[in-house]
Amino acid sequence: MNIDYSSEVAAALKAGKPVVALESTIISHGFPYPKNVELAEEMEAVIRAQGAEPATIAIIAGRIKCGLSKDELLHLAKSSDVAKCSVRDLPVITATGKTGATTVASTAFVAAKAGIKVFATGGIGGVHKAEEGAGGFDVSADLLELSRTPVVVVAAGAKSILDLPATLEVLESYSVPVVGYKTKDFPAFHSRSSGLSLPASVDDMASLASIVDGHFKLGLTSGMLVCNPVPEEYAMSNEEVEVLVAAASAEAVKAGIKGAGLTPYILGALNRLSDGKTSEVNLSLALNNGRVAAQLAASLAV
Ligand code: PSU
Ligand code: MN
Repeated sequence: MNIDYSSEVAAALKAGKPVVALESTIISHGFPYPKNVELAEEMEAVIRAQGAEPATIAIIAGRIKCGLSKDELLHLAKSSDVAKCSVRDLPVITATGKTGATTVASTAFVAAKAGIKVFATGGIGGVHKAEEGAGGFDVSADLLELSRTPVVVVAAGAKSILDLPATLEVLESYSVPVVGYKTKDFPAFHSRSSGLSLPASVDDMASLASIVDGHFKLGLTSGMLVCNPVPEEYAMSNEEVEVLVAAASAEAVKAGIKGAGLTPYILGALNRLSDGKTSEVNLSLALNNGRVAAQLAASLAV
C-alpha cells in the first residue's frame, strides 16, 4: 500500500519513537468548525507533550496520508466536500482522487500498515439501537476492523446513542480484548459509566502496557479497546445525556437519516440541543485519550 508520510512521522517511525495514530472523521464530521480545528491542533499538542509523534490519517486528493500538514488539517475542518471514509470506501475515494476523512476502522487499517500500534480517538462506532423507529439495523465497521487489525484503540467507550450491551457482546464474539483504564465499567462517552462491567481493568500505565505487550507477543491479530472515561470535571450525568440523546435521535428519525450519516447527524443535534456543551465534553475526553495513548505508546516494549 502506498502511504504518503509527513517528514515528522517518517522520521519518528524510522527512529522507533512512539507514534500515535489519529482519525480524521472526528475533524470533518464530529465537530463544528472552528471547534474541530482546535481539536485537531490540541490533539497533536498533547501527544507531542508526552514525547510521542501524532500521525493524523486521511485521504487527500486520492492519496493516503499519514501525518498531515496544517493546510491539510484546515481543509478537512472547513470543506463540506470531505467524504466519511470507512474501509470499504477506500478504493473508491483513492481511485477517484477524492478527499476523505478516515473513521476508526479505516484509520486502524492504515495505521497497522504503517506499523503504528496505538491510536487515540473519542468514541468508537458500535451497534445502533434497532428498535422500531430508531433507524434500523446498523453495525459499525469499526467493530469488524477491531477484530482483524492489530492496533490498540484508546477511546471513552461508545456513545449512549448506541446499543452498548450489544456493542460489548459483538466485541466479545470478535475476540477483541476490552480493558478499562482506571475504571471497571464500560464508559458511555459523555458519562463515565454505562453501568456495564468490563471483563478487565487496570489502574496504572505499566499494567496496561504489559497487557498490550502480551497481546502482541501472543501473535493475536485482533486489535484491543482501551476504555478511558471522560475526565470527572467534564462528565455529564446519564440522565442528562439520555434526555438529549432521545431528542437528537427523534430528530434523526424524523429527518429520515440512516447509515453513515446517522452518527454525524446525531452529534450535530446533540451539540445544538446542549448549546455546545456536548462538544466541550467531546473535546476534553478526546484530549484525555490522546494523552493516555501517547503514554501507552511510550511505555510499550517495542
Ligand atoms: N463517535 C464520535 N465521534 C465521531 C465518530 C464516532 O463520538 O466522529 C465517528 C468515528 O470516526 C467512528 C465513526 O469511527 O464515526 C463510526 O461511524 P459508523 O457508525 O458509520 O461506522
Ligand atoms: Mn453504519
